[in-house]
Amino acid sequence: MGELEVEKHVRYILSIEKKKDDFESVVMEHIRMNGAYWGLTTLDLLGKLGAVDPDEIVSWVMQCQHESGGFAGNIGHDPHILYTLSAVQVLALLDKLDVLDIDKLSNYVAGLQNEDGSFSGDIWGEIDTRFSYIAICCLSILHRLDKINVEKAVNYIVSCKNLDGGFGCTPGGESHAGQIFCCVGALALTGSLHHIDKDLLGWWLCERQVKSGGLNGRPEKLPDVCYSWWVLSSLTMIDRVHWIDKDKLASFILDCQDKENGGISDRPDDAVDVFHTYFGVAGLSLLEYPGLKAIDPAYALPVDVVNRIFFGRKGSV
Ligand code: GRG
Ligand code: ZN
Repeated sequence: MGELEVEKHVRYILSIEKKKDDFESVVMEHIRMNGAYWGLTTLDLLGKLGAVDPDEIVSWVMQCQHESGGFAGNIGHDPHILYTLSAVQVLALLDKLDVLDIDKLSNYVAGLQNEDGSFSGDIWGEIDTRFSYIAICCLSILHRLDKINVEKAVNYIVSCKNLDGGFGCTPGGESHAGQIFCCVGALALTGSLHHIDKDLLGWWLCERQVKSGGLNGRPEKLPDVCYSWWVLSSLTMIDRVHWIDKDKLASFILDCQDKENGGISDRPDDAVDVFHTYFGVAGLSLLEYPGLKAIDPAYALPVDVVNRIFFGRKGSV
């Protein structure tokens, strides 16, 4: 099995910050807040978060916040719950959650809950179980879950459960590993995993492993490194990781590395990007690859960061 090219991945992540005009930077411009979360979490899992200037990042993050309390993907863009979670996660990584006006932010998130318990992503109203997860994850990190109707939120997620044990983006929507992560994560964070048939869902999830060792997101689809996160985190939360071949998956992820310039791609020999670099490293962390920090499968943050949020500074040592 190849080795994880730690130093090269660190250099790749740090270089993205500096380049402004290449293809990846232009594509990332409107989702820079997500990119910051993917890049910084990767650095932290690799033990290299010390390589960035926290004050510079916090100042930029706070310039992305709107009057409404929500965060945008970049300065001057519109707020959306997708970027709001990334902003909160970035501040949590840097141990800077205290710069937030918690009431303002939690009111923004709570204001996106609909009568049926679902969540909209922003003022335009699109509904998706991704937004249910994000709202619950955000409010849990901020210790403000009491601001929403958790019972209705859980019932809505359960209404998106399919006969195959998986979940879709709205009731009746096809099961997809990304949505399953969101629904299982939201149920885990609210202590509601009893709504899941673990054997049925575990079977659907472990069938995502294909011959190469990689995982796909739905039947008949190609494997992709990001599903190492969406599928594996879900299997971890329902205690069924041992149903896949862990060594083969680790080999698949390592085969997707750019061994020269750093970064990880979706499939072997494709171009690397920060999204797949993060999910590859996060997947390896869940597989307990040596030398990596452990990641929490529900919060998608390093375990020591989650411990600091819930047990204070002492819990992180
Ligand atoms: C904190 C990790 C974290 C996430 C925040 C945004 C979000 C919550 C979750 C997104 C979940 C999701 C829907 C992921 C799937 C992303 C993806 C690879 C979609 C591609 O779908 P298709 O149908 O590709 O284009 P396939 O692989 O099916 O061919
Ligand atoms: Zn992918």
